[in-house]
Amino acid sequence: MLKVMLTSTLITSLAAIIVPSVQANTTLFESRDVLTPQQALGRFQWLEKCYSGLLVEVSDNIFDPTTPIPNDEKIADLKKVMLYENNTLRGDAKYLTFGDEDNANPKNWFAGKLPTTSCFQIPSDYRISAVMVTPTMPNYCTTKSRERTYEFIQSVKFSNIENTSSNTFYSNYVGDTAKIYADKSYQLTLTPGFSSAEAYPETWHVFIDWNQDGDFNDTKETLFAGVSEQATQVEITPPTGAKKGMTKMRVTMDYLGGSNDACKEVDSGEVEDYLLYVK
Ligand SMILES: [Ca+2]
Ligand SMILES: [Ca+2]
Repeated sequence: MLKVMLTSTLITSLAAIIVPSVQANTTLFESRDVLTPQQALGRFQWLEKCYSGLLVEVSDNIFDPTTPIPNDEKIADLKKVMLYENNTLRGDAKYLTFGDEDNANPKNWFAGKLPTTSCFQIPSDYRISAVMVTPTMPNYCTTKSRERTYEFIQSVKFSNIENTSSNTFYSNYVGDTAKIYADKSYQLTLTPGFSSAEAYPETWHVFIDWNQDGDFNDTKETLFAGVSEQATQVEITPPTGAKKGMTKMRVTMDYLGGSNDACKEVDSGEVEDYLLYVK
């Protein structure tokens, strides 16, 4: 009962205890530590495996440490309040991020975000710098390609991300987030892959939900990115009024011309979704 009552104020107090003055939003972007709920869970599991003592410490800062309970129970309690609601992974899961005494991340160091990642050392001058909240994402329309045998999206390069991949009908890449500033332009490089030695002209479309309302239907959210047998480049500039924060980018490649409708299936090619963080 006590724990239930604590939960509502928990994260505020957790943040207050660990980082009295952190600017969460700044840290989020500067550290580039933007995680999905699944990755927040992975981060917790990685810490549980590699730095369980640290989680016990955090737990002791929140729960009443005068009632002695085993360490694994302390960690389980912490896990529950940070990640779950009614036994379901929260859309707004909390996770720990690390930095130096200024809550900055000059070493570009990130704690693990998968339980399977091997344990690597937290830099000696680093500590927990913030309790972060995973951005909640709307559900976007589903789509895919009908044929993936002949051609596929081989590589997408944008800002800090470069993703090389094989031929799926549809892939949702959430492992990394492309970070962009709202007032800058970025080159997006799209490279087709082919199953045989022969290359074919492929039509590319890019969709970005700039206003973050869960669709790709608003002004400047659809971009025809050209037709090419080779890698093609297109310049992306966030439109005026692009909303700051996490959003979605969809890339489609289709031998048969594709569509301006982000929800329409591709005939032959591939569809890939990416996370974009606009600052
Ligand atoms: Ca692919
Ligand atoms: Ca939209």
